Amino acid sequence: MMDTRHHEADALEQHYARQGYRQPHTLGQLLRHWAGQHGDATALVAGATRLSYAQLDLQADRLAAGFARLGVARGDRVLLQLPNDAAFVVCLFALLRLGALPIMAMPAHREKDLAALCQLAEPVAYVAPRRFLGFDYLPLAECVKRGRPSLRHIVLDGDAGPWTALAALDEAPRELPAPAHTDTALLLLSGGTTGTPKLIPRSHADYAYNAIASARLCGLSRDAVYLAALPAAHNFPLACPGILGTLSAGGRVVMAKTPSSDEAFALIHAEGVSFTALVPPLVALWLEAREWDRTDLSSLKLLQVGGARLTPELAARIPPALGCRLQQVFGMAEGLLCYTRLDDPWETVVHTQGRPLCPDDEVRIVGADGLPVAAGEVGELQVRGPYTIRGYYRAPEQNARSFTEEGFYCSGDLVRLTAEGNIVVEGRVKEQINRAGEKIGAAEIERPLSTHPDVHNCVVVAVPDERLGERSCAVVIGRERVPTLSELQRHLGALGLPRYKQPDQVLAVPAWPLTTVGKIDKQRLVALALRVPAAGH
Ligand code: J2J
Repeated sequence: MMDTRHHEADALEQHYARQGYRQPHTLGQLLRHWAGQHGDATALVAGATRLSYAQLDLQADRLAAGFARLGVARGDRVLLQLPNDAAFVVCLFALLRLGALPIMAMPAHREKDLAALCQLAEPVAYVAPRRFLGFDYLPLAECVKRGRPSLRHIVLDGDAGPWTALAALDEAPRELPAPAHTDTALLLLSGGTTGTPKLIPRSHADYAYNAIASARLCGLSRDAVYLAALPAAHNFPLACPGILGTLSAGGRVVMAKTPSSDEAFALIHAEGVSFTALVPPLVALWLEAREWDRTDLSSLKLLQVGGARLTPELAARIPPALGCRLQQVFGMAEGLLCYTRLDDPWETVVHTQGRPLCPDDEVRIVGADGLPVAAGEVGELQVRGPYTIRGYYRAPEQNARSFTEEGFYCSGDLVRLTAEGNIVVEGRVKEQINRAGEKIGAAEIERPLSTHPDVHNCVVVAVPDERLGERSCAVVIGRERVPTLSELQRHLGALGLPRYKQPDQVLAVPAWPLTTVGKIDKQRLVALALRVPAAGH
């Protein structure tokens, strides 16, 4: 059985190679190649910094040399937590060239998430800004490092105190042993469902395909100017086609520190941004701002929206308000990307999440029994393909649950297929809150919540929310009393849970409502939570 399975996987891998999805270049080599083609063109704009392709290429080499001197080597993991800035791109390529694996953490992560990532992947270095949006990362870094001898280096962009400044790693380039194109290039974070983080190993070849094929689908050329408004460590802005796809086309990447409309509109105007990517709650904010902010956005040709459900009503408002086309993107860091096409009829763009990027993406939609549903019916989406992972990093138990024997990834998303072959996302089976596109596993909140002395029992449910798409509601059976929302938030904050993972609402119940089979009736809890307005809304 095992042998046949391996045999099948090998045969598929050979098929992918024959189809051209496994070009023999690493991402580091590709940057060299792009610099050869577009040397003097501007590759990157971040604040006052402007880097040509040649400068970006050289800076990546210089930083790679600095990391190598610290002893960071091929195969090592490096916890990377940089915001949208030039350092993010330079550092990413430096590590890719070294063959060290960046763990793509978000600036919003705090010690609990970072500690779990360290536990899992044992990075040798941690790279962060000294300060970002008023938060000082130095104490956080020291906290993460404590009791972890394998984490040898703290590298901070800015005043590094007793640690290593990123600028101090700028050295003369030197010859370094290079990784192979089939090696893991980077570790993306998956939206947790289990309480422990999962890391997604993407190889140089598969990620290059992901970015370059996406760039082609979006018709990118040297004229493309991409605004990275979402956090750059996320798969969507990074490679769908995002930063990497834009660089592959010889275009220009503009980094926004935050996705606020103030900052974004000004950058779109100043830099002639031609496309960007957002999650639906940000679209709503941009459209609201557009009612009074008349900045000239005429350069903007395409807005990609994905990460969570986009209502047809919101979708329909985009082109008139922003003067650009809309593309819906249904993607996942695990791999599969579905896009509406630029020449799709308007109906398709508004009402569907598009179709797979690659003809060799094998999508199947199965019922609770694991068998394919009838045409047009709703079921769970499972996928296998040239850029979809076959397993999470160091997670055999999780992998046994999330992947089928034939190597299909079980997405936990409930979808249906239209007659034209487009996917519509209808819901999900995984226990997750999709809060403004940020995925939070219910268990990630439930576990630390249950350590509060006043909490006897608790579950966390996703409640539809006008502003966030979904908000998290902690449903609590108290001991003597039920803690207030701010008490719970303080408790979780003290345990190192970032703000966005803290519940948005608390609902007290005397006992669990049960389904006919005796499970907690979460739908009923959601209905109850909807009746009481959440605090702060
Ligand atoms: C409904 N749910 C969606 C959509 C993702 C591009 C775009 C998004 C992501 C992403 C990404 C959705 N409508 N249009 O990596 O490259 C939900 C699904 C999915 C999960 C994946 C990209 N687009 N989703 O969101 O790894 O539940 O990737 O399985 O963060 O987001 O989350 P993530």
